[in-house]
Amino acid sequence: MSPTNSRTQHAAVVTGASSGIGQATARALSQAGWKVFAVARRADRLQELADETGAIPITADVTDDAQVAALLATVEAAGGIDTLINVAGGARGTSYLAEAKNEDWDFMLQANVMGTMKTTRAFLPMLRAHGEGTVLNLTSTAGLVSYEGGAGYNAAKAAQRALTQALRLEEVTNNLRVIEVLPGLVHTEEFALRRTGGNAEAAEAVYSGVEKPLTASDIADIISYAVNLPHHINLDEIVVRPVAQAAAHKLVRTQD
Ligand code: 8X3
Repeated sequence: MSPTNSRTQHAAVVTGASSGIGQATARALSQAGWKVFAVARRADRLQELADETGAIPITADVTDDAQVAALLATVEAAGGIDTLINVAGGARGTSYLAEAKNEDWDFMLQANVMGTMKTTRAFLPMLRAHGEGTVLNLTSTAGLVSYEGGAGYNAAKAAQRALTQALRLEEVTNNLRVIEVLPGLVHTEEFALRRTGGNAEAAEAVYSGVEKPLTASDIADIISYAVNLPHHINLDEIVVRPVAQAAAHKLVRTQD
Protein backbone atom coordinates (compact mmCIF):
# COMPACT_ATOMS: atom_id res chain seq x y z
CA MET A 1 0.00 0.00 0.00
CA SER A 2 1.24 3.42 -0.74
CA PRO A 3 -0.38 6.25 1.14
CA THR A 4 -0.04 9.79 -0.12
CA ASN A 5 3.51 9.93 -1.33
CA SER A 6 3.90 13.61 -0.92
CA ARG A 7 3.48 15.37 2.40
CA THR A 8 2.68 18.50 0.47
CA GLN A 9 -0.71 17.41 -0.82
CA HIS A 10 -3.12 16.13 1.77
CA ALA A 11 -5.76 13.62 0.77
CA ALA A 12 -9.04 12.97 2.56
CA VAL A 13 -12.05 10.73 2.43
CA VAL A 14 -15.15 12.76 3.34
CA THR A 15 -18.28 10.71 4.00
CA GLY A 16 -21.77 12.16 3.87
CA ALA A 17 -20.58 14.28 0.96
CA SER A 18 -23.85 14.45 -0.98
CA SER A 19 -25.26 17.35 1.07
CA GLY A 20 -24.87 19.64 4.04
CA ILE A 21 -21.71 19.65 6.13
CA GLY A 22 -20.09 16.75 4.25
CA GLN A 23 -20.59 18.41 0.89
CA ALA A 24 -19.36 21.77 2.20
CA THR A 25 -16.30 20.07 3.70
CA ALA A 26 -15.45 18.35 0.42
CA ARG A 27 -15.77 21.73 -1.27
CA ALA A 28 -13.65 23.57 1.30
CA LEU A 29 -10.85 21.02 1.25
CA SER A 30 -10.83 20.89 -2.54
CA GLN A 31 -10.51 24.66 -2.58
CA ALA A 32 -7.64 24.38 -0.09
CA GLY A 33 -5.80 22.15 -2.57
CA TRP A 34 -6.59 18.79 -1.04
CA LYS A 35 -7.26 15.64 -3.00
CA VAL A 36 -10.76 14.73 -1.86
CA PHE A 37 -12.60 11.44 -2.15
CA ALA A 38 -16.25 12.41 -1.77
CA VAL A 39 -18.30 9.50 -0.46
CA ALA A 40 -22.08 9.12 -0.21
CA ARG A 41 -24.90 6.88 -1.30
CA ARG A 42 -26.36 9.25 -3.90
CA ALA A 43 -24.29 9.09 -7.07
CA ASP A 44 -26.08 11.91 -8.91
CA ARG A 45 -25.39 14.44 -6.18
CA LEU A 46 -21.79 13.32 -5.84
CA GLN A 47 -21.26 13.79 -9.55
CA GLU A 48 -22.46 17.39 -9.33
CA LEU A 49 -19.99 18.01 -6.51
CA ALA A 50 -17.23 16.33 -8.48
CA ASP A 51 -17.96 18.44 -11.56
CA GLU A 52 -17.84 21.58 -9.45
CA THR A 53 -14.82 20.85 -7.26
CA GLY A 54 -12.74 18.14 -8.90
CA ALA A 55 -13.35 15.85 -5.92
CA ILE A 56 -13.30 12.14 -6.75
CA PRO A 57 -16.82 10.73 -6.30
CA ILE A 58 -17.24 7.29 -4.74
CA THR A 59 -20.70 5.88 -4.17
CA ALA A 60 -20.84 3.84 -0.99
CA ASP A 61 -23.04 3.14 2.01
CA VAL A 62 -20.72 3.33 5.02
CA THR A 63 -22.90 0.94 7.02
CA ASP A 64 -22.31 -1.88 4.51
CA ASP A 65 -19.15 -3.94 5.04
CA ALA A 66 -18.71 -4.93 1.42
CA GLN A 67 -19.17 -1.35 0.20
CA VAL A 68 -16.68 -0.06 2.78
CA ALA A 69 -14.18 -2.69 1.62
CA ALA A 70 -14.69 -1.59 -1.98
CA LEU A 71 -14.29 2.05 -0.95
CA LEU A 72 -11.00 1.25 0.75
CA ALA A 73 -9.74 -0.61 -2.31
CA THR A 74 -10.64 2.27 -4.63
CA VAL A 75 -8.95 4.85 -2.42
CA GLU A 76 -5.90 2.65 -1.98
CA ALA A 77 -5.55 2.22 -5.73
CA ALA A 78 -5.82 5.98 -6.19
CA GLY A 79 -2.94 6.78 -3.82
CA GLY A 80 -4.49 6.61 -0.35
CA ILE A 81 -5.30 9.27 2.21
CA ASP A 82 -3.88 10.80 5.36
CA THR A 83 -7.24 12.10 6.68
CA LEU A 84 -10.62 10.48 7.20
CA ILE A 85 -13.59 12.74 7.86
CA ASN A 86 -16.71 10.93 9.05
CA VAL A 87 -19.73 13.12 8.41
CA ALA A 88 -22.29 10.52 7.27
CA GLY A 89 -25.06 10.25 9.82
CA GLY A 90 -28.07 12.30 10.79
CA ALA A 91 -31.28 12.24 12.77
CA ARG A 92 -34.62 10.52 12.19
CA GLY A 93 -37.73 11.41 14.15
CA THR A 94 -38.55 13.56 17.14
CA SER A 95 -40.58 10.98 19.07
CA TYR A 96 -40.37 10.70 22.79
CA LEU A 97 -38.91 7.41 23.93
CA ALA A 98 -42.42 6.23 24.83
CA GLU A 99 -43.20 6.24 21.11
CA ALA A 100 -39.75 5.41 19.80
CA LYS A 101 -39.77 3.91 16.32
CA ASN A 102 -37.42 0.99 15.78
CA GLU A 103 -36.65 2.01 12.22
CA ASP A 104 -35.61 5.53 13.27
CA TRP A 105 -33.31 4.20 15.98
CA ASP A 106 -31.89 1.56 13.67
CA PHE A 107 -31.05 4.19 11.08
CA MET A 108 -29.43 6.56 13.59
CA LEU A 109 -27.36 3.92 15.31
CA GLN A 110 -26.29 2.38 12.02
CA ALA A 111 -25.41 5.61 10.22
CA ASN A 112 -23.79 7.57 13.05
CA VAL A 113 -22.19 4.79 15.09
CA MET A 114 -21.69 1.70 12.95
CA GLY A 115 -20.84 3.72 9.84
CA THR A 116 -18.16 5.68 11.68
CA MET A 117 -16.78 2.50 13.21
CA LYS A 118 -16.71 0.56 9.94
CA THR A 119 -15.11 3.31 7.89
CA THR A 120 -12.55 4.09 10.57
CA ARG A 121 -11.70 0.43 11.13
CA ALA A 122 -11.15 -0.04 7.41
CA PHE A 123 -8.85 2.98 6.96
CA LEU A 124 -6.82 2.66 10.17
CA PRO A 125 -4.01 0.57 8.66
CA MET A 126 -3.56 3.16 5.88
CA LEU A 127 -3.64 6.08 8.32
CA ARG A 128 -1.14 4.38 10.63
CA ALA A 129 1.16 3.61 7.73
CA HIS A 130 1.11 7.23 6.63
CA GLY A 131 2.63 8.23 9.95
CA GLU A 132 0.67 11.47 10.36
CA GLY A 133 -2.92 10.38 10.04
CA THR A 134 -6.04 12.22 11.14
CA VAL A 135 -9.58 11.05 11.84
CA LEU A 136 -12.21 13.73 12.28
CA ASN A 137 -15.62 12.68 13.50
CA LEU A 138 -18.59 15.00 13.20
CA THR A 139 -20.69 14.35 16.29
CA SER A 140 -23.05 16.92 17.81
CA THR A 141 -23.89 18.87 20.92
CA ALA A 142 -26.76 16.36 21.01
CA GLY A 143 -24.17 13.92 22.32
CA LEU A 144 -23.37 16.21 25.25
CA VAL A 145 -26.83 17.05 26.58
CA SER A 146 -30.07 15.20 25.86
CA TYR A 147 -33.41 16.81 25.19
CA GLU A 148 -37.06 15.79 24.89
CA GLY A 149 -37.70 14.09 21.57
CA GLY A 150 -34.00 13.51 21.03
CA ALA A 151 -33.44 10.16 22.74
CA GLY A 152 -32.44 8.19 19.66
CA TYR A 153 -30.25 10.92 18.21
CA ASN A 154 -28.81 11.75 21.64
CA ALA A 155 -27.96 8.08 22.14
CA ALA A 156 -26.37 7.76 18.70
CA LYS A 157 -24.27 10.93 19.01
CA ALA A 158 -23.20 10.09 22.58
CA ALA A 159 -22.09 6.66 21.34
CA GLN A 160 -20.23 8.15 18.38
CA ARG A 161 -18.55 10.57 20.78
CA ALA A 162 -17.58 7.70 23.09
CA LEU A 163 -15.96 5.69 20.31
CA THR A 164 -14.11 8.82 19.19
CA GLN A 165 -12.62 9.23 22.66
CA ALA A 166 -11.57 5.57 22.84
CA LEU A 167 -10.01 5.80 19.37
CA ARG A 168 -7.88 8.78 20.44
CA LEU A 169 -6.49 6.78 23.34
CA GLU A 170 -5.97 3.61 21.36
CA GLU A 171 -4.20 5.19 18.40
CA VAL A 172 -2.02 7.84 20.03
CA THR A 173 1.01 5.59 19.81
CA ASN A 174 0.39 5.39 16.07
CA ASN A 175 0.58 9.18 15.91
CA LEU A 176 -3.06 9.36 14.85
CA ARG A 177 -4.72 12.69 15.47
CA VAL A 178 -8.40 12.30 16.42
CA ILE A 179 -10.57 15.40 16.19
CA GLU A 180 -14.19 15.66 17.26
CA VAL A 181 -16.38 18.50 15.98
CA LEU A 182 -19.63 18.99 17.92
CA PRO A 183 -21.98 21.46 16.23
CA GLY A 184 -25.18 22.81 17.71
CA LEU A 185 -27.84 24.34 15.48
CA VAL A 186 -26.73 24.29 11.85
CA HIS A 187 -29.20 25.21 9.11
CA THR A 188 -28.67 22.77 6.26
CA GLU A 189 -31.01 21.84 3.46
CA GLU A 190 -31.67 18.30 4.68
CA PHE A 191 -30.90 17.72 8.38
CA ALA A 192 -34.20 18.87 9.86
CA LEU A 193 -36.18 17.82 6.78
CA ARG A 194 -35.00 14.24 7.16
CA ARG A 195 -35.53 14.33 10.88
CA THR A 196 -39.14 15.41 10.43
CA GLY A 197 -39.83 12.80 7.77
CA GLY A 198 -39.96 15.36 4.96
CA ASN A 199 -42.26 17.82 6.72
CA ALA A 200 -40.90 21.10 5.32
CA GLU A 201 -42.94 23.26 7.69
CA ALA A 202 -41.78 21.42 10.80
CA ALA A 203 -38.23 21.46 9.48
CA GLU A 204 -38.26 25.22 8.94
CA ALA A 205 -39.76 25.74 12.42
CA VAL A 206 -36.53 24.36 13.89
CA TYR A 207 -34.74 27.51 12.70
CA SER A 208 -37.65 29.91 12.94
CA GLY A 209 -36.68 33.30 14.32
CA VAL A 210 -33.07 32.31 14.84
CA GLU A 211 -31.33 35.23 13.27
CA LYS A 212 -28.11 33.55 12.33
CA PRO A 213 -27.99 29.79 12.69
CA LEU A 214 -24.71 28.24 11.66
CA THR A 215 -24.36 27.11 8.06
CA ALA A 216 -22.73 24.03 6.57
CA SER A 217 -19.94 26.19 5.26
CA ASP A 218 -19.29 27.62 8.75
CA ILE A 219 -18.65 24.09 9.98
CA ALA A 220 -16.66 23.16 6.87
CA ASP A 221 -14.36 26.15 7.47
CA ILE A 222 -13.77 24.97 11.03
CA ILE A 223 -13.11 21.41 9.89
CA SER A 224 -10.74 22.69 7.23
CA TYR A 225 -8.93 24.85 9.79
CA ALA A 226 -8.54 21.93 12.21
CA VAL A 227 -7.19 19.44 9.65
CA ASN A 228 -4.90 22.01 8.05
CA LEU A 229 -3.11 22.77 11.31
CA PRO A 230 0.32 21.20 11.70
CA HIS A 231 -0.26 17.58 12.62
CA HIS A 232 1.06 17.83 16.18
CA ILE A 233 -1.75 20.28 17.05
CA ASN A 234 -4.97 18.52 17.96
CA LEU A 235 -8.14 20.55 18.42
CA ASP A 236 -9.50 17.44 20.01
CA GLU A 237 -13.02 18.64 20.84
CA ILE A 238 -14.55 21.60 19.06
CA VAL A 239 -17.98 22.64 20.37
CA VAL A 240 -19.55 25.19 18.03
CA ARG A 241 -22.93 26.86 18.33
CA PRO A 242 -24.52 29.99 16.91
CA VAL A 243 -24.35 32.88 19.38
CA ALA A 244 -28.15 32.75 19.66
CA GLN A 245 -27.86 29.25 21.14
CA ALA A 246 -26.30 29.90 24.53
CA ALA A 247 -26.97 26.30 25.50
CA ALA A 248 -28.93 23.36 24.12
CA HIS A 249 -32.01 24.56 26.03
CA LYS A 250 -31.53 28.30 25.44
CA LEU A 251 -32.05 29.33 21.85
CA VAL A 252 -33.03 32.95 21.24
CA ARG A 253 -35.75 33.42 18.63
CA THR A 254 -36.69 36.89 17.50
CA GLN A 255 -40.22 36.03 16.30
CA ASP A 256 -43.20 34.06 17.68
C1 8X3 B 1 -27.70 18.76 15.52
C2 8X3 B 1 -27.81 19.61 16.72
O1 8X3 B 1 -29.47 20.78 18.25
O2 8X3 B 1 -30.41 19.34 16.52
O3 8X3 B 1 -26.71 17.81 15.62
O4 8X3 B 1 -29.30 18.38 18.42
S1 8X3 B 1 -29.32 19.50 17.49
